Amino acid sequence: MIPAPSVAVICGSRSDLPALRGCFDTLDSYAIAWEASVISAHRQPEALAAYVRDAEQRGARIFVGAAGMAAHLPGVLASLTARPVIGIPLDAGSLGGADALYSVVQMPPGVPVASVAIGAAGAKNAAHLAARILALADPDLAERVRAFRAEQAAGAEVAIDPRSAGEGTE
Ligand code: AIR
Repeated sequence: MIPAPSVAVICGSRSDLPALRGCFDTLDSYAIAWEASVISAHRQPEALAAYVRDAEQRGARIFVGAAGMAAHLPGVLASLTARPVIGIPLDAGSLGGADALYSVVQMPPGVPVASVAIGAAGAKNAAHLAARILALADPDLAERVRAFRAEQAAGAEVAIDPRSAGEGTE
């Protein structure tokens, strides 16, 4: 049995993979081990159930589901596992991702999915959120989360042009 990484990312189609680049890169930046699979909740429901069972047995701790259109994948993941599920709604149809967002975020009580934003920003935040959850039990990772936040704050500070600081105050 090959041990599972901490984070199992599943998306509904190969066409979703480019939108997930930021998720994979951010997980890498935290040195979090991950694996990615393409399994559609609608087209391959049995394969999805089998994968979740197997990934759980191998030790996956967080599931990330990403899909566009009627994005039921994260919800189905949450129905199959008691481990945390993060859902990334993707913009894959004529509704700009609002279709996927509603599908991911409007879960019935008792079957939670933590939805992030639509598309690339959400993909990055899924990784940041996974890092924060895993950091609860991993002091070294908690330090990397702290370092990222400090770096982000410092970057935001230098981006402020002091000449524009007073603008809009009168
Ligand atoms: N999808 C696939 N099965 C169920 C859903 N909701 C989504 C994919 C992709 C979109 O449908 O996640 O965002 C279009 O998939 P495809 O394979 O036709 O490109």
